[in-house]
Amino acid sequence: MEIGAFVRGIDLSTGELSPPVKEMVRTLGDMKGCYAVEGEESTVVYRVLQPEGQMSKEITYAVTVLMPGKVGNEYFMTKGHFHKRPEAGEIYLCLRGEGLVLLQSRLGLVETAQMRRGSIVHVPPGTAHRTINTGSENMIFIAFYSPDAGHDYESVTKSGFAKRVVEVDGRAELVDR
Ligand code: S6P
Ligand code: ZN
Repeated sequence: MEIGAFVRGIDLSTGELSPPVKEMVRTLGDMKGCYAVEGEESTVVYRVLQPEGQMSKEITYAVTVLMPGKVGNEYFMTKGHFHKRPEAGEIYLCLRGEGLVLLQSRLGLVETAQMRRGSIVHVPPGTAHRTINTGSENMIFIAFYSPDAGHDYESVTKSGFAKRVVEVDGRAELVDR
């Protein structure tokens, strides 16, 4: 008999998980409509790495490696989503880099949370969340969530986030969409 503890490793400076890994790569071409202006479609914006094989029905994790860069004056970011299951929240732990989590409620309330090495951000249930790399190196974070949380990208694509994060005079600023 074995308990079957799910033990894996992460390289804290690159975000690479020990294999076997499921990897998803998102390019600007996969993010049509997210940015104010269009960029070169083949440009890789972020990678999401997950351990292959499920550790439990209750909780899992994924690592996001978000590249530094901008499209026009808008910083590279994730697509952003609500969880399909309204009571599913999530916790982000930032391992490297600097940026923001942009949070938006179903009623349109907007908030940002700072992400830098060591930041722990709780994404409350019922909140759309998008991460933004405002620094000059990869921003790496690990997300802990319920595998059945589900991703609702459609609501975000339809109505969008009310704010954008852009560079103004060398600094990150939150501006109206
Ligand atoms: C999953 C969690 C993250 C994101 C990842 C990419 O609930 O929030 O692992 O999936 O940061 O963002 P997106 O919006 O493309 O899924
Ligand atoms: Zn999420």
